[in-house]
Amino acid sequence: MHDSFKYSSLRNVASERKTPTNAHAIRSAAKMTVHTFHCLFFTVCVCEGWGDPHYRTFDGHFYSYQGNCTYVLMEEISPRFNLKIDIESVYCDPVEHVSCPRSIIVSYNNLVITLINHNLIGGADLEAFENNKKIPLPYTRNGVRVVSSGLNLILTIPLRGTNITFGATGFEVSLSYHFFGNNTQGHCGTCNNNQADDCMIPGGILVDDCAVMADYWPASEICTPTAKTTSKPCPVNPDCDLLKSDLFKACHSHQSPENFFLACEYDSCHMSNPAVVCTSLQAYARSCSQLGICIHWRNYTNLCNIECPADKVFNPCGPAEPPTCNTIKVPTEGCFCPEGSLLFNKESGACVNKCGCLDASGTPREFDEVFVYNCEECICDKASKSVNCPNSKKCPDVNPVSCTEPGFVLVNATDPSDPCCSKQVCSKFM
Ligand SMILES: [Ca+2]
Repeated sequence: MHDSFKYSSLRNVASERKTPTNAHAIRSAAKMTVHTFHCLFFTVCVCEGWGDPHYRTFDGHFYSYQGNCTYVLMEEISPRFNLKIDIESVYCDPVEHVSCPRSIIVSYNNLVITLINHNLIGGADLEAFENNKKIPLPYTRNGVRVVSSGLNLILTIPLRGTNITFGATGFEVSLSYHFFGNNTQGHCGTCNNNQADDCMIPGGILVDDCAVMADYWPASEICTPTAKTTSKPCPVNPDCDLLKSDLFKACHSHQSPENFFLACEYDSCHMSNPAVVCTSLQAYARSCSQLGICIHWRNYTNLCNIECPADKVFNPCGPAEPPTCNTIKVPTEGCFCPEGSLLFNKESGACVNKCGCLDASGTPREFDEVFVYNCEECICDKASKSVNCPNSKKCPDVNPVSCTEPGFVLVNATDPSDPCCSKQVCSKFM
């Protein structure tokens, strides 16, 4: 299937050559970590990659990796649901040794679905294959669904809370923490809310640099270790500055643009096709869009405009699966959420008035809602869409009690009016 969208600027500038001139351009991927969450549990594990390519692990650790092989993006440490996701990266720049994701290979039970982008420089040319046979979309089989949004292919496994998006600018893998938490390894790391163990090679050994770790995860073939890129001075593409400008201001307080800017800066200096910087802007805009902040950014760039066909209108935040005449307005009986509420997700079955997080007991929580769970103060964090519980619940100071009756001593006991706190009581000495 050929993508109906066109990156006009990408095609026009593909042959231009830029000479890097800024020594600060290369940053250690290991230093690109921005935030450490203090949550006890995620509802989803999200790993993404864009550009040439820049990875963000399930736990939010950033790194860049220029492999030219097929690697394990995610596999289960202990096989439970038979899900494995590989990524094929190939050198995609005529001049520099930088790579682009060419395909995502999803193995689930007996199915092997490959999502391929045939055109790495310019507009995406996307196709999906089942066991090497091209499949028409939309496609549904054995619990796996694949649809196209035009710009991306979206593979979902609803029963396992799995969503995989792959397109011109990269990939995003979203897994249910319930099914895959603490049980993933590969380029996306272990989803356990701990960035410290994300650069892990097979056998459970940790290394300092995830770009080194990535060499150790060939999917099946033998992969040659990647050559390390060297620092070159270069000018940063001015479109990168948009990330920190007022254009994205509404998103800044929810999601820092810093790592996306560093990635943009890196691509400015390592890709002979300057339009690759668009991928960092798109990745940040997508991240904002998922937080409910829709930003019309493409018209403000020199390189990233998209031309729609004459009968279509561009929408930066449209539905992943556009409704068609075949899928809407077909009434059916069933049990639905009451009017005014909606299903949090298919997995939980919970009806909510506003989207937010589910706590560990499955109770819906609104974004920014503060509550006590398991004697800890928790908040439903909008940026990570997860529940953070950084502190134990604060208890009132215990009033000192003195026991005057003979045979009684002072002991700490659970406060019957608040099981999270203790109080002092007089108890008969045994
Ligand atoms: Ca981790």
